[in-house]
Amino acid sequence: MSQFFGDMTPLTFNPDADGPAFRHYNPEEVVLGKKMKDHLRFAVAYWHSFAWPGGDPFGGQTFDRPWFGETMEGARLKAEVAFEMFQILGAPYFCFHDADIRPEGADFAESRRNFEEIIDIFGEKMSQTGVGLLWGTANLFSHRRFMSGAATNPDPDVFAWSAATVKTCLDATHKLGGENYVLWGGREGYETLLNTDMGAELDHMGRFLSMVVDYKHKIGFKGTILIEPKPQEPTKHQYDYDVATVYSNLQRFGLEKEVKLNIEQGHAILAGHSFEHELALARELGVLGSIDMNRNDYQSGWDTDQFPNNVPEVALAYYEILKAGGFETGGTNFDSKLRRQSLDPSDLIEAHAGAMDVCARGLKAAAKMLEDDALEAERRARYAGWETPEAQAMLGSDLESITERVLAEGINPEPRSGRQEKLENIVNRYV
Ligand code: 3MF
Ligand code: MG
Repeated sequence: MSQFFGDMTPLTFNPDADGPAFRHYNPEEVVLGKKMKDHLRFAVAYWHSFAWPGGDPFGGQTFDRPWFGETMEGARLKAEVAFEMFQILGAPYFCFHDADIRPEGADFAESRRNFEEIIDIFGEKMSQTGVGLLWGTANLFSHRRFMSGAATNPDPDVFAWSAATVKTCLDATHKLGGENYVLWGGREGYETLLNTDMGAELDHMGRFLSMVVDYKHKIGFKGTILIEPKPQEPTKHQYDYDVATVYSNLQRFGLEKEVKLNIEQGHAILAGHSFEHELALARELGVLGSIDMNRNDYQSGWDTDQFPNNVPEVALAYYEILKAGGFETGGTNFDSKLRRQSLDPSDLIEAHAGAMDVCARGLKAAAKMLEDDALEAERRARYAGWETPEAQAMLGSDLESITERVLAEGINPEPRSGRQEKLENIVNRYV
């Protein structure tokens, strides 16, 4: 044991507990015929909890972690502590970037040797603990070599380095039985159009993703390839702007049946959408894969990656996920970080336990709304007119025939109430 978390023991479901415990997340509780843990499929993000030193745009490191520093000894200790935390939380999954888990080497080969040594340690610990890998991913945005993009970089050598990095990370994800592989194109966009050939960059991005999909099939990786949309930050504009934009890119590359999406609450807000909008659209387009769960600060507008604490918002998100039939290979990854003043190891536990409870409350409210048909009955009634034979026939008709029918039948539609406030009141009875 690393003693980082002292004598903290695995959390239990105990609504009356004084200390850290779950007050709503009861992993074994059955909701809509499935255990809560199998609905939510929680994952811990390695980068925010174990790699991030606590800096912000105006200040540097605040956290004091014994594994910090660019050494393999530190990387091994970090892995030790990470799996201790997964077990304290009872988190069934985790996610990582290559750069989170190993020190940067002098060249690509050394970085890959460092990475693969830690991957082997992960493999041993996953076997010992039963913790799974929800998804792996490559960090193609932090190192200065990626400052002008990865697959969309004007320098083909950066495209090559990025492709080799994704191959390495996809191999590792496959080796560890990862259920998905994620690509967030944090630098796949531009700072200014003045120096950007957007056509070339979008073509290169499409070829890169096609290579990833081809390689997935070549190695027999059965996980889902996921694109994570975000409109901007750090770029001025990111090509994977939102669900609709990613879907149109996928269609252009002929990949809409090969790739799904990892949708993040904070990124939806940054794109000017609600989380449930992005989830509902992804569900309708058949590309809802997984979620990064967090929240933004609504006043600053930044992608602050805070732990979720708004049950009504979370309930509407899980409502859309349940309407989609629930996660298949996806899950709830806490792409969330402590505030930089939350220095203690116990803060990591409190933050994740509270977030897991918020998600459990949201899931239960969403499940009850769905089970009671509280919203769907109203929605069906509003579109009932489209169920008539005439309405269905009209969709296969033409403008001239429809015009004749409007005149012949004297069609003169009378508006009906949308009942928004009644529906909002219904939701508020459940959250
Ligand atoms: C940035 C993000 C990223 C992605 C991660 C996995 C560092 O806003 O959300 O978190 O989630 O790179 O794709
Ligand atoms: Mg994210």
